[in-house]
Amino acid sequence: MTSAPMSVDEGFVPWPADVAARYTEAGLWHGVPLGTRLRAAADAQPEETALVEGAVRLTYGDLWERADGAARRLDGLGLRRGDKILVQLPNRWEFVVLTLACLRLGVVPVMALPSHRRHELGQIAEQAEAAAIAVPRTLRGFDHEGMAHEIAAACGTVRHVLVAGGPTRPGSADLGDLCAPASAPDAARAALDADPPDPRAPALFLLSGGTTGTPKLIPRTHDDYGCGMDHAIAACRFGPGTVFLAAMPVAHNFTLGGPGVLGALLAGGRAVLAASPDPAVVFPVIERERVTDTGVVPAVALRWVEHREAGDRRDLSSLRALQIGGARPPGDLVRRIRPVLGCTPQQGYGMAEGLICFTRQGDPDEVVSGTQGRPICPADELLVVGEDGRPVPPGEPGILLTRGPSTPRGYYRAPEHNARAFTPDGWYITGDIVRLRPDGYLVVAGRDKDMINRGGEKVSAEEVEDLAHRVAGVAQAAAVAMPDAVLGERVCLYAVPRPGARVRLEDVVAEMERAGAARYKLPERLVLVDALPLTPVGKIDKKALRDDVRRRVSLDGTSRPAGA
Ligand code: J2J
Repeated sequence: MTSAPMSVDEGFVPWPADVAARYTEAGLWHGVPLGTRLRAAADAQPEETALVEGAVRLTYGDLWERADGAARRLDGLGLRRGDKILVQLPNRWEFVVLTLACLRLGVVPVMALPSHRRHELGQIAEQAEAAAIAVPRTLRGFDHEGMAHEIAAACGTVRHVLVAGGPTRPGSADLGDLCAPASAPDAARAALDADPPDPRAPALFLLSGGTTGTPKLIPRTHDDYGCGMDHAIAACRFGPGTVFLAAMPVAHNFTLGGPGVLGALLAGGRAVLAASPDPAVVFPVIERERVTDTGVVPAVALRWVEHREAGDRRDLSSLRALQIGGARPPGDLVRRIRPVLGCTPQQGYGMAEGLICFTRQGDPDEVVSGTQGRPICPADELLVVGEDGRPVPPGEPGILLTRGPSTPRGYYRAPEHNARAFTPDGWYITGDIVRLRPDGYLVVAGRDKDMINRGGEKVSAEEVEDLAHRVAGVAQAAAVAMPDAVLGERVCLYAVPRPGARVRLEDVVAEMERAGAARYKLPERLVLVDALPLTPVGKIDKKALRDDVRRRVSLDGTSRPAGA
């Protein structure tokens, strides 16, 4: 890399000044950085437990001594306001301390998922011009520390590799040491208080669920993310009595800030981190910690219901609400939650790009089981349009556009993509097809974007196709969603082989693994065809392919036929 990294502001699309002023005057944007807000919420109760992970229990006082200590040490490493840290940490206490430290300092964490691999992280590090990477040493047998060093070597901007769980390689710094309590807590606090970041600057970057070949970074400012959390806290009734369990990856927007771990801490509650969403892991944690609220994708909720129905006897009586979001819940799943798990289901429809909808406590059953909720913030604007871009008649399905105080006006450093993903007057084109009811609740009816939603994990079809084209025998490839009883959707690849070539699913999978792609993106069925169907304008007809795979799946009775 020859040029100096650009400042964070250059690739960031701000809200128009009049809109920003309106959000501020309305009190939606507080004009206070998130680190300051979160720390103030903690001051009221320094002795209360804030964070639990396994045997680790931190009071608010402990948590902030560590966060301030970490902020000072990041500064000592030369990380400056606007620098980015690629954070790929599982649900460990260091994730929370590091995130709070970044929010205090104005260093911007980029929230990657533990399942990402070299392919994704390398691109994200380049795009963000990351100055540091934070990883666990190993996770589920995978050497994250080694991968982080490979990425650091390839990406000229990365200066530090921070490793949780005992680093083993030269050049790694111990994240546990970095997150130790400040040696002079009052002085650390005073120094950080004296120099807070700009509340209108990006506080963190989230990853887009994505339809593009390369991942897109979503800059979320202190003001806008705080506004989202305030309203998610209100919609989910979080408060000092809340014990929120992060059962899904904490780096995901749903678990992080919707209201999630940060929302629990902002509301003066408690966050509990679980290592896996497996009910055999999670239910004992709910029992022990008296968890009141949690949020999961439908595939996980289904596993919990089935585990319970299979005779689990853990005491789940503390559980008040179970948020279900990220994908459309199948059949009668939502109706089974209350009788089986004994808590209120709360459907959520949200996106890292900002908009969050929830059903509310007290909503009639028909609303809770039949809709994906309504926006949490009254200033969120929704517009449902047809393919011509014009509003559809009320109640008709159409593509959802949204705008609001938590919906950024552009992805980071992506002007060309922004021109497609946003309208000139700032609406974000979600690509989701919804029906908006007269009562303001919406129903997700489908999707008008080239994405596969594998149990809540979003896979860009274009990215899978780009990778499949690297397979020598593949002339053309098209990835589509195939229906699946457990995950909702899985990835199916249609391929046209080159003349005389033999292409097998294993070949595609091996090539994608060689490229370092995350496992959840791997196709689970390959259909070989002589030609791909085309639309009248000559594009690949994905709808025809989806119809075709649906037929095949219903004939086989499974999305993964033997020998496919
Ligand atoms: C159908 N599709 C849904 C739902 C999201 C709360 C909840 C979810 C997310 C999330 C989030 C859906 N039914 N109930 O960030 O704070 C699909 C849509 C949407 C995309 C966004 C939150 N809930 N989806 O899932 O950024 O297609 O956020 O545009 O990962 O997930 O994905 P993501």
